[in-house]
Amino acid sequence: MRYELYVVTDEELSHGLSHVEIARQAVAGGADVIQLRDKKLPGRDLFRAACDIRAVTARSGALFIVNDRLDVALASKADGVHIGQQDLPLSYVRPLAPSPFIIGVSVSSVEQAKEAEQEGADYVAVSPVFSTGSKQDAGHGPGLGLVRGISDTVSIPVIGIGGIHTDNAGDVFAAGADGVAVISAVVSQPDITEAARAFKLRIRQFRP
Ligand code: TZP
Ligand code: MG
Repeated sequence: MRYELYVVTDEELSHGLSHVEIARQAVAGGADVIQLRDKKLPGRDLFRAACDIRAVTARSGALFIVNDRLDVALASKADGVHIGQQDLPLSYVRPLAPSPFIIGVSVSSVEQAKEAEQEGADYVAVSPVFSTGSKQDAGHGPGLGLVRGISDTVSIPVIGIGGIHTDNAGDVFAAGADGVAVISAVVSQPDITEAARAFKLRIRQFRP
């Protein structure tokens, strides 16, 4: 699985573009993963957006992950779900999922990362790496040291999220990450396709 450029959709930060339009433009620029994330949409609307993004990502080969909602991920035939420490526990999610099915877990400590790996997570997202304005409750970024500590400890892919842009992504990869997950660096840019393309080119410099 390739997680290098992992784009998280956010309609509040996209200057009016819908989730599916964000996804369409991001995959056109080479995003490897699209995560549908919306804490406010009713389930029916989230499901419709998920089905549309499923179609877009199926055409491009990008992975499609749904944030929080296993039900929506399953119903839309997404590739996986992303859960945090406050969501349904991984040990309860895994038995409900088909195989193969990607389950990613947000972690903020080495202990949480170890536990996620033991319980069968496919990747962990170190959250947040840097301080971010895109998630109100994200807290302070524990920084690159935690990315290093987690990537030295677990053998599943490690993705950094939070405050990552082209100018600091190299440090995140240098700390051992396998991918970077971003909102504002791609979704809030005037040209999402161009931003994703430029980000991928930058990543190529660190991971030829
Ligand atoms: N989870 C942890 S930080 C974050 C999420 C969804 C927001 C990331 O947004 P940005 O704009 O890339 O900092
Ligand atoms: Mg969550």
